[in-house]
Parts: sequence; C-alpha cells; structure tokens
Amino acid sequence: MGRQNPSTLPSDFFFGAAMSGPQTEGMWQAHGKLENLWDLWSNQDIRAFYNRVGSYAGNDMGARYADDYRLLRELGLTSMRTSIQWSRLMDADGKLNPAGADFYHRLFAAAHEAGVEPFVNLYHFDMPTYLFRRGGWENREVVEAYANYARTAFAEFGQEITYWFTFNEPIVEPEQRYEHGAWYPFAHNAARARCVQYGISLAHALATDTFRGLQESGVVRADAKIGLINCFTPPYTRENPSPADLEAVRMADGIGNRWWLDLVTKGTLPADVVDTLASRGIVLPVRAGDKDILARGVVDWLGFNYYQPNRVQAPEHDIDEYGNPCFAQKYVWPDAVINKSRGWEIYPKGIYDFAMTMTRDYPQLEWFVSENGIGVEEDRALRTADGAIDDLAYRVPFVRDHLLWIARAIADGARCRGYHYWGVIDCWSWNNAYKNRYGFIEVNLQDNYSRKLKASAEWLRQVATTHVIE
Ligand code: BGP
Repeated sequence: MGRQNPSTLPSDFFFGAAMSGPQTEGMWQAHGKLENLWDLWSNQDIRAFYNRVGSYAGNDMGARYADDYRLLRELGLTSMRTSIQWSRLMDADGKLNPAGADFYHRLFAAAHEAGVEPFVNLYHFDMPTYLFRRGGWENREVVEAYANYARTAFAEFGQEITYWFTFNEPIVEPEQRYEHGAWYPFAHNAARARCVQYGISLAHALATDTFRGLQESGVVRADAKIGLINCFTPPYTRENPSPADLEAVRMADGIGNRWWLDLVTKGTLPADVVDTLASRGIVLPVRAGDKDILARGVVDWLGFNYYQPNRVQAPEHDIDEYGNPCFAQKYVWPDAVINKSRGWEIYPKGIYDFAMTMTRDYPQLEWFVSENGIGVEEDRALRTADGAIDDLAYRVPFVRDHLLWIARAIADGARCRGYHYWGVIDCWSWNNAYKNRYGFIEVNLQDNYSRKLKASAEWLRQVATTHVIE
C-alpha cells in the first residue's frame, strides 16, 4: 500500500444509509400504486426471484419508517437516501396521486423528526409498466413523462427536500435489460441499450433544467442541490497491455464512466465514444435541439456507488453471438479477491484510483460515496451468544478498507464529502431477493420483518460518530 493511510475522516464528512423505494417500501398495491416492471416480472415469473420472493416484499420500511429512522440515527447515521417510486407518486394520466404524495410527506417528516436528512432519488430501475409498453426510454414521450414526473416531485416536496438526485445507476438498465439479457425484457441488443442510455441522459438533463427553474422561482429551496448517482467502475487491464487492450479500456470506461461524468460536468457526451459507436453501426437517435438539452445536465454534485472494478482486455471476437459489436471482454485478474455470494471482486483501492481520476479530470466536481457494501449469503449462519448475526470477520474489514482508501483520497485532494452504506437494513435485492444480506441490521423474514442489530453495528456506530476508522 506504500505509505500509511490516514485513519480519520474530516469532521464535516457525513455518514448515512442508502436504500431505494422499490427495495424497502413494500405495499406494492397501496395508495393506488401502479404496476412497475418489477411487479410485472414478479407476477409473470416468480421463479426468477430467489426463494420466490417478488417485488411486493420490500423490507417493510413503508410501515416501520419512523422506527427505522430512529434506529439509523442511533447508529450515528445522519442521512438516508431513498427513492420516490414513480408508480406511487403519479397516476396513469401523469398527474400527482395525492395518496402517494401523502405517504412520501409522512416518510420525509419522520426522517427529519429522527434527525436523518432524506436524500431523494427519482428513479431506481422502476419504470411504470404502462410507460414501458409505450417504448420506455427508447420513446421521447416517456422521456417527457419523466420530466413531468420530476417537475411534479420538485413542486410537491420542494420545501421539504434539500438533496435531490435524478437517477440511480443510469448505466444499469441499458446493460441489464437491453444488453446482457439479465432483467426483463431480456434483450441482447447493444444499439437499443445505447438508445436507452441516450434517452436517460436526456431525461436527466430535462429534470435538472426543471429543477433550476423551480429553484429560481422559489418553489424549490434555495439551498437545495441536484445530483446524479452512478455505479462507476474503475477500469483496469492486464499488465503490459497491448494497444488493443488499451482500446478496450477506453470504450469500457467511456460507456460506463466518462459518459456520465462528461454529462454532469460539461453537459456533453464523450465525442470519442459516440464516434466509435457510430463507426460500428450504433448511431444514437440524436434530434435537433438535443445538444441544448444535454447542456443543461450539469449538476451540483455526484454520487459514486462503488462495488467493484472493471477489468477488461481486447475482445477475442469483433461481433458477439447476437450480432453486437464487441469493444472489450472481461479480464480475469489472477489476484482478484471475490465475494463468492455476489461474484463481485473486492478491491478497496479502486475507490481511491477512481477518486484520483475524478480529481485530475473533473477537478471542480464534488461527490460522495453514495453506495458501498457487502452482500453475503452465509450472513445468517454464525451467531453471537445473544443471537446477533456475527459478521465481524467480513463486514467490518470490507467497510474499514474502503474508508481508509477514501480518507487517503481526501488527503490527496479528492472532494469527497460523505459515505452512504448500501442496505444498512437488509433489503430486497431485485431478483436475488433476500439471498445476499448487506445490512448492519438484520431483517427476519420469518418474524414479520423484525429488526435486530448485527455484531458489526456497534463498530459502525463508533466510526460514524468519531470519524476515526478503527
Ligand atoms: C446497486 C443498486 C442497488 C443494490 C446494490 C447491490 O447496483 O443501486 O439497488 O441492489 O447494487 O446489488 P444487489 O442487490 O444486486 O446485490
């Protein structure tokens, strides 16, 4: 590691929790909530979900939010990101659903009451089904519908909420739904994936512009901030790379990272990436006026979700089995440490490397670690004498190592303001449902979602309150 990492974080560094509406709220048909794509897929094929636990589950936070916020605050956490579910806040005519709005007013009030600042994201992979049926992000009408939803949310909660985010991980739907065929509608089409990515980029910029307008007219608080959150993956290749390996890095980094970093700092998309895509037959559906829209996508700060690096090398084939151009393929690093439950590499230094890339290439950008965490399948196996899950051997080192690298990045000039742990309270993980547990707080599905602190919770409380990384 070279020189010693600093082991304290600045006194104004914040610690909080990250979760999302669809993964916590439950109550999938309450308040006149519409069906979203997770409900659709759960209803169509519940066997696709681990132990047949579908989108309806959440983690019961929709009912327990007041207690949950108090519990988070007791652990020293002073903020929590959740998301508004589009399908709960809006009706099928694109108008505010008052019952859904009332739920979120109560949720945010309870957070404030407990001393937990609510960070509010507007979209977490949860498109209402009826909009997906109209073409989803491939259709400009849906992009406009999102802008209308964002406007409605800003207007409704503009005096209550200070920290807003347009999207969580906008790279994930293009990949999971349209390119890798992993999530409904299981497509393997890179051209559609980039079209979706482009549609989301426009939607982000329209919402950001709307936010600015409403802030100017006083509807949104003067101290409010708008941001975007993405799962950035520091790119690496093998030692002694060939020019083709470096080219693979350029495109993997370009599509996954630089695309969003350029959008939120410059209001543009990386020209080298757009050109290479076009040279391989993937032409973005650009219309006159789009440049001006994207130009309004510059944010106040950014969320960096960090789970794993992206190790790539030159692809063996030019075209894959579905006819898509290949730009890169996975490089298996022999020294990689893998979280076997999730299949993701654990590489804490990646957070430092990417922080330094941002510091060098986007020096004005302020950011925070908006998700980081470890989901473990055997979490329930080991118990302490008082019945708490004993996760000290893996959850504490995972978080400690990432925090140490964050502290070092800050010491080296990174503008990182805080840290949100993903899934502080165990929550529903898409089609993995409750397979891998991330929490410092256990949720017992056999006991009506009851909560119990895991052994690691005390360590988190210490670090969050003292800022000393023990
Ligand atoms: C991020 C998502 C979260 C969360 C997390 C853990 O990509 O923003 O919603 O789920 O990853 O991933 P998973 O639940 O798939 O294990």
